[in-house]
Amino acid sequence: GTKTIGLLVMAYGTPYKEEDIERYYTHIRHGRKPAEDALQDLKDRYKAIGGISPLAKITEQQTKAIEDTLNASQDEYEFKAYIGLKHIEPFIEDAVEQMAKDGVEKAISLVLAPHYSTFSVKSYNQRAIDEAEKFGVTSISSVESWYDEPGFVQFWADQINDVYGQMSAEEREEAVLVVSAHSLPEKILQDGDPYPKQLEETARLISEKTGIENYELGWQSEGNTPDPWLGPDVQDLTRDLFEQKGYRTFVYAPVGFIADHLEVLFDNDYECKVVCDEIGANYYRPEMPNVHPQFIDTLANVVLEKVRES
Ligand code: FEC
Repeated sequence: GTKTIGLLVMAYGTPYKEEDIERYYTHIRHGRKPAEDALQDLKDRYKAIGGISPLAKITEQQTKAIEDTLNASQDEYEFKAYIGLKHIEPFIEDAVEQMAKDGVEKAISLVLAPHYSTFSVKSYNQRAIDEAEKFGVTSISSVESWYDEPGFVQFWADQINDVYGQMSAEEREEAVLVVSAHSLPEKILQDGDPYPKQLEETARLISEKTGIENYELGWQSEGNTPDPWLGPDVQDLTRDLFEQKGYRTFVYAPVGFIADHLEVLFDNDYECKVVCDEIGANYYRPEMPNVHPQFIDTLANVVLEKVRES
């Protein structure tokens, strides 16, 4: 008969409504309430992208699409999806508790972020496994990364080729592709975190597939803390590339993210666009993966491979 497999899909989470912003931000800050001006600044950023982030809805759609694709593509297993979020309910722990209550014995966990870091993917998976141990019902096998999956690289290559295809020949000659991910505190490097190498590899694979040789790595969305963060920041990088290498067209590929949300809709589409407007350069940003079938199929396959090897 078919075996039931829990599919724990984990993502960052976002405020559902304006009143949630303060507790969400407090959770991100490990329980420390943000200062009034920092909170206002965050509220203003959400306002600038239309009030709230589309992320909650997209995470739900992605999860459903992966579950449906898995169940349609084979009949050995019946996948049952659970959403577990890092910074707002349903928390990772809520999802794991529900799996245990439902009697799910075997589960795969998947983080909706391509690159592994001790700060991101590791902590999501650790929270899931710690909670599962409390109930002793569910054993979880975790997908650690998928930044080099051919289907993921192909998705970006297709979107980037579309963008370059829309340019005039002149724009194309002066174009640079800025491949970025969320910055993290530089201290991750002390323990040999693979995060920067993985971003580099995603960029190299995209370059190989598109034939675009003018590309640069950047970091974005760094947090509001005193630690040094990985750089160069995409905004500074934009100015430097303009001045030092003469690029006049900037194509931003925030490949560390997979959905339209605050860090892309504001940090790229507003902040990077402001810099481009200021220096008189062209701004382009290919579409995000969201629920693109090519992308969803890729994640479904990653999950299926994990089931088969575990
Ligand atoms: O659309 C939305 O509402 C939410 C978008 C959102 C995503 C996201 C992804 C990542 N973050 C990562 C790391 C950090 C670290 C800090 C940090 C802070 C924030 C703040 C907001 C926020 N993040 Fe985020 N992140 C999103 C939103 N993030 C809002 C707080 C305000 C600010 O500082 O700008 C710093 C925490 C600290 O203070 O200690 C570190 C990483 C990712 C990509 C991987 C993933 O999705 O998990 C890494 C989406």
